[in-house]
Amino acid sequence: LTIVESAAPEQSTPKRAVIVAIAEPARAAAWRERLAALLPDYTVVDDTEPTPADRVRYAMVWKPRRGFFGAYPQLRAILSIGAGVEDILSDPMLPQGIAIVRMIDDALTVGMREYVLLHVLRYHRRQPELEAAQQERRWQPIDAGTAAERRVGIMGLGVLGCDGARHLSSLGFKVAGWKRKPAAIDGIEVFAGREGLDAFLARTQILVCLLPLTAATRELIDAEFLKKLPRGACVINASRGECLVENALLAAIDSGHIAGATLDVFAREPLPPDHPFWTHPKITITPHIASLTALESGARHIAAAIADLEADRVPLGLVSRGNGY
Ligand code: NDP
Ligand code: OXD
Repeated sequence: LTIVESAAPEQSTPKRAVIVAIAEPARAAAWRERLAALLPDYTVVDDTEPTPADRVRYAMVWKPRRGFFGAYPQLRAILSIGAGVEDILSDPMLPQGIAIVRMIDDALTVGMREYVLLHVLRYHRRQPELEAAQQERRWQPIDAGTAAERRVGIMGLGVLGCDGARHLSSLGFKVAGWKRKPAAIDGIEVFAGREGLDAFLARTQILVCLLPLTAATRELIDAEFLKKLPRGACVINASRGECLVENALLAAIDSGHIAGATLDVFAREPLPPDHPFWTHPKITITPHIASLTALESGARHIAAAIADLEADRVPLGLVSRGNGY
């Protein structure tokens, strides 16, 4: 999606443009329409429309094609309709020095909260074992214990991780989180950096990954990592598939060390039909739907970011290129 300034009728100067680059046409059209209503001073155009490149001031994108940004020399900022920005940061034509703003959206946060609560509760209450018993018509009462006895660990205590952690804590779970920099968060035990990782894993029975994909988190969840979780731990990955080494997870589950996994994201999406995850009895698959940006609130976030950038204010969700998120 590209935003371009359009010309006022009585002026010869054309309006600046916002260009929208979203591969799915229906979704792109909906975003264009919402943004156009919020940005009357701009022309909002699709990246498939011929648009003078030097009028394009902002690009609103989701998984843009490689090299996309190279076509727009006057770009002031890139606005992502997703929270993860690894595709933008890895583009070889990414201009230096311009702002990148990621999505922060209440609906996205609430959606992820629901996903995290649903799947943590499912493992806490040992629902997969009950479902397996039902398949065999086996009456198998299970005492799952209380939330106060269950230790949940959230990797990534940012907008989404922190929200999930707080809600799990309010249900009574023993919640810890792992992040890059130390911090104090009420009701959450915080572990930081590589030096805090082993202790965090050793105490975690249900692990939730909500890390961004960066050089430091790529393939972080490998065989060695999984061994550091206690036997019988479960893994939920709703961040990026590349944070996890898929074969290592399969081996850890098949050895009995990891009891089960719920995966929303994969190194290759859509997950190929012959992938072993599809049919594994201890793996639950969802098709990258843990949470979705809502059009209304998401477009408001983007319009507010543009207003902030035009006024030289720091927009909410400004990405640190150095940190990679
Ligand atoms: P934030 O940027 O708000 O939070 C990122 C968190 O990860 C921070 O707490 C940060 O630590 C921590 N972190 C980053 N790198 C490291 C590291 N090397 N070691 C330890 N901790 C690290 O991101 P969001 O919460 O908004 O989103 C997280 C991710 O969720 C997105 O990047 C995206 O990939 C994924 N996502 C998936 C969706 C889905 O539907 N599956 C939907 C939306 C997002 P610190 O606080 O110290 O900086
Ligand atoms: C995101 C996502 O990053 O939906 O927002 O994966």
